[in-house]
Amino acid sequence: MKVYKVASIPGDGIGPEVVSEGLRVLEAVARRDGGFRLEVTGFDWGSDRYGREGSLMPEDGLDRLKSFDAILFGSVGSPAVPDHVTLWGLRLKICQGLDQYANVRPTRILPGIKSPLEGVGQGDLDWVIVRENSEGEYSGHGGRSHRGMPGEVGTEVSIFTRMGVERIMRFAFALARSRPRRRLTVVTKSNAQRFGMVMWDGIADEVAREFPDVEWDRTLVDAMTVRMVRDPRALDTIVATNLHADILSDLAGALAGSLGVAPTANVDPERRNPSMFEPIHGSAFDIVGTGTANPVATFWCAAQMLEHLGEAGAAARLMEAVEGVCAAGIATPDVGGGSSTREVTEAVLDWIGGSNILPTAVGGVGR
Ligand code: GGG
Repeated sequence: MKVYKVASIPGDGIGPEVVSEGLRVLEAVARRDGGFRLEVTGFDWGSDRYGREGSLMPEDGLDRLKSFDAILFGSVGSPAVPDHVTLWGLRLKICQGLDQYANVRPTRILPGIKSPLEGVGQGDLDWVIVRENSEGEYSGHGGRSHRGMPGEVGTEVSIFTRMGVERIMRFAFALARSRPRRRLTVVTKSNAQRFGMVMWDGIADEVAREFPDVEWDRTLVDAMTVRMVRDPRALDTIVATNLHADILSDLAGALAGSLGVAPTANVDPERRNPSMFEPIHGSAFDIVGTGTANPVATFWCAAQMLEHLGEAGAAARLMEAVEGVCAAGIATPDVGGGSSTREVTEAVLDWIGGSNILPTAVGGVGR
């Protein structure tokens, strides 16, 4: 039997609430499959550790992660610690330190979930956003001086490298080619940003020549927000810089019903290091402890993780269970349901266990 070593980093806020449920469904799907097992090691890294020990993760944390096959991450961010400290101290440290340069964010409207866009239902919105995950606006170059003085200066330098842009373009074109519509939109802002973004566009042109069977176009990031709202059916695969894709994928999650169902994979496509799977949502301290955090994004991440590990059958079974439960109207309040985190998880576990007859939730679709 194959054994996959998984590092679990629940992090802050609702992270632990959804990751624990994610691990339960992963174990259930592995048991049902019978061909593999997961060996999970938990790490208590995050803002509480920062309060106790002065850092979100230990110095040798990256080395420790390298021995795993995959990482399941929850969320990071706490009202007690400045956001730039938590983000750079954990999530970005791992993504950049392990060179997980492709951040893959699928968006679909799941059955039973309603988009805020009128007339847009299941099948009308099926995108994958590829976020450049190693450089750009998140390069970490900049500084601050003359603090508190009238001449105080703060700089934040976006750095685009040929290597970084070429590899993310190649990844995005290849992903677009693997999807039925073979269509890619390259997001840019090269009208206003005339160096890095013009290079970004030029490299897109170059890489496109390697993919003559992919239909592609280029759109300014501001116009892209309008296209996503007005004509969601026309989009398929999308590639954008670190910051642009971060913003666009929040919009995408909202248009698909809720950020609570939006997953992401931080991938090292060359597999030199483990890839990391996490819900897009943050730590959501406003609902911590209420038992209402939506576990669906984490379940979808778990399916992404299984697929990455080569367990496509188990991944498909897990997504079938998640979609069946959503279709039955068993859902948390963020997507208009009345169920708790635990109830959604139990329904998914029942489905994986083979009982596909679920109670019909009030107002739900039933099955
Ligand atoms: N699970 C995702 C998460 O915790 N995100 C925290 C966050 O603030 N992310 C912002 C970013 O990645 O740009």
